[in-house]
Amino acid sequence: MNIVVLTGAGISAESGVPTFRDADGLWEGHSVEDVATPEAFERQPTTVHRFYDARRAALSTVEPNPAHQALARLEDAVGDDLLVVTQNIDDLHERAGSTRVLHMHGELLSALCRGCQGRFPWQDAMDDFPPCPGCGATELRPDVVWFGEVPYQLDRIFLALERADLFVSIGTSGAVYPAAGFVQAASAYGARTLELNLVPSEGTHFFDEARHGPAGRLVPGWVDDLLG
Ligand code: BV8
Repeated sequence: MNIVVLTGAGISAESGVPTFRDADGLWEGHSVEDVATPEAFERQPTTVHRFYDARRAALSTVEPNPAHQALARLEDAVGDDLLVVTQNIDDLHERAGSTRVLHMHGELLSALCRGCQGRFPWQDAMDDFPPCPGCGATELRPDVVWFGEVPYQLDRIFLALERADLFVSIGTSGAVYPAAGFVQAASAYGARTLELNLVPSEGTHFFDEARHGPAGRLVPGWVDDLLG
């Protein structure tokens, strides 16, 4: 059975990673326009770097939770039949042991050079405009997809949606496209669709089934059922 799992900020909430839209979410105090658009980076690169430097530094203070661990267990059981497509830029899926993870909106622990288009593993801050390890230009930016930019590996994602027998969405509000449209695509290709979210998402009516509650409880329960 080919399974595609889409995850959002809600799967990392119980690890202490702030979500976007919830109260005290990431957008509190920062308008998207000011920190997550290419225009903002042109206008105020230091502000944008500081926003991502803080999130990158915070990664060392959080750990994967039972929802991440359950998906890693599922991968162990079904191998290549599972693909986790995440909107998250944290590394908690990988730290839980998942390897078949596609970061459609990029990763905090990666730097992208606007000079040579090189990508480099990155742990530190960028607000001091460090030189690119490849070409030496001070043209590094966070390797994340900003609003108005095309998400990564959409072709691979739609191929997996086309082949999916089961599409499961975990911890996402369904407010941001094209990710919010994947359930409709999966359904159109004949997949069964399941939403696991704290509350009904904006697209909950597109799903065959929805279970509401914390991911840390719902996801291990769903994986146990699946693996019987
Ligand atoms: C693009 C990286 C062209 C950076 C991010 C069509 C209609 C309308 C608008 C558009 C449209 N098409 C495009 C747009 C514009 C835009 C968009 O969607 N705007 C929205 C705001 C209306 N989209 C874009 O610009 C995209 N690019 O369209 O390019 C294109 C596209 C396709 C093909 C060709 C060309 C690029 C969007 C990506 C932007 N970058 N992140 C960063 O992280 O800083 S988006 C970012 O916000 C996240 O990655 C994520 O995608 C989104 C946040 O959503 P969630 O993860 O769902 O988080 P949220 O807080 O909203 O919700 C959390 C949920 O979890 C809640 O439901 C909550 O109840 C639940 N929850 C909380 N705790 C728990 C829980 N659930 C379970 N357990 C818990 N414990």
